[in-house]
Amino acid sequence: MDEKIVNEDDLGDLRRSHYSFQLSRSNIDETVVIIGWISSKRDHGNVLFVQLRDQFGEIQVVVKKKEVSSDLFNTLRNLKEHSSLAITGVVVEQKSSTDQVEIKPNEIKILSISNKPAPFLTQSVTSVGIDTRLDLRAIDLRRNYLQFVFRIRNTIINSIREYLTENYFVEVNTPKMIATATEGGAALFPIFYYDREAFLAQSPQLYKEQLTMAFESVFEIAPIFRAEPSRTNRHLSEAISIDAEKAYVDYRDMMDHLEKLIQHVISQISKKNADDLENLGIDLPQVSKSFVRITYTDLVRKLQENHKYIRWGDDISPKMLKDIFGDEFFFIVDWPSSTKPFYVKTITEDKLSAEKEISEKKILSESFDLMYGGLELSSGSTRINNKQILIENMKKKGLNDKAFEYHLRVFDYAVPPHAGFGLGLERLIMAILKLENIRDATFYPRDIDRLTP
Ligand code: AMO
Repeated sequence: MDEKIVNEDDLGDLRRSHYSFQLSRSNIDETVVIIGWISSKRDHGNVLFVQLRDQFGEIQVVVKKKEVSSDLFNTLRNLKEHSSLAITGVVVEQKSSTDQVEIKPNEIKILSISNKPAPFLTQSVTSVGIDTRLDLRAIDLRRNYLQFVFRIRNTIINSIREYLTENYFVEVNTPKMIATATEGGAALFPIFYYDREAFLAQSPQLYKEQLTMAFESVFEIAPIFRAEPSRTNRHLSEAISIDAEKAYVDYRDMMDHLEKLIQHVISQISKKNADDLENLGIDLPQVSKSFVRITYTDLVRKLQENHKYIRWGDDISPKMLKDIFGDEFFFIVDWPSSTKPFYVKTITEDKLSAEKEISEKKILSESFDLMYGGLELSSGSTRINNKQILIENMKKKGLNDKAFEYHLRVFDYAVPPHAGFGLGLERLIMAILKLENIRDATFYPRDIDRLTP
């Protein structure tokens, strides 16, 4: 039966009087208006049990054949899950559980009718593949599992804003249509910008650095765009990055901030999402101690001792780390300059004296990656704030400094020493909630195969 069985009613002036969570025994005998969509139905012949779901949860509606018109009863019986209703009715005690209430309807308005049986309902686990789920993402997002995930995402974003704001970082927005690349390795998406070629921003890097001149401490929560040709469970073409930048500090101070930021996020989730965590069956990562900070050089040595094939200067693959670090947060610090972008400051000679065996060729940088097991969550560094050194570094990396004139110009006016980090929101959600696929940490994932919905 694919055609509509009844006409939809207009919402008109009708408004909800209570959300599901606002109804309790104290409302018994009150007439209320509840609005939502049918998450499930049970048909017992003469009685229908309808679960109506709103933003916060569900409330049961019990419709007895003898108490409503046969038209209404049959209409409800034929309505498919996902249809939206407004119900005016009386709050009564639930027969099966005396501490819960249900609604006995007097009047029902059918606001929107689902024409097709959905491929998945609200259950947490579904055998439906990710592509079918993503094709119908808005309906997929109604599933319990994703509701729990995205409620926690909300807490994560709010608590990040809270931490950074309390620590005097100013929220900024930087252009997403830009003229030059900032992150060496990652590829750019070209766009038409009137009569010129431009790009979608890979990161807010140069702008957040400049803004430390005016505001000292800044942060941005916004999309970054990476043309990632590979198909993995940890890369998106459009991700949300939490970028922070601060004047008069170095990378060690920013690691301290990142550590405290993650600790704040985890403690807020444990306070605000206890039910969601229980429903997901997840224990939050332990963050009571400070995170291990291991130098790149020591880690390479350790990996070699563990018979991994890696040479100094190579990138470190997630697979290698998985055997050495369990599910824990840790920093890999002091990366070779050759592995980091042009704006990252190198470690000066005097700081290097402790690592005598590092030769001239092995130039290190004041940089870090924050890891969770084998997953990279964040990169950060002290930045070069001297114009001449920055130009030299651009040249070393094969970049045309003339293309960065718009950026280099401000360095004539004394850019303060500064440091910062970029933290991938979806990666952080993956780590905290132990998600297998980054696509389930974002609303509408973009990857090499997907540009819709
Ligand atoms: P980086 O390129 O390491 O550093 O990016 C920072 C963090 O952003 C996340 N991330 C991604 N997440 C999902 N899909 C992707 N394709 C993707 N690419 C990056 C990761 C990563 O650790 N400007 C520097 C940061 C800085 O130094 O401030 C930067 O962009 O979690």
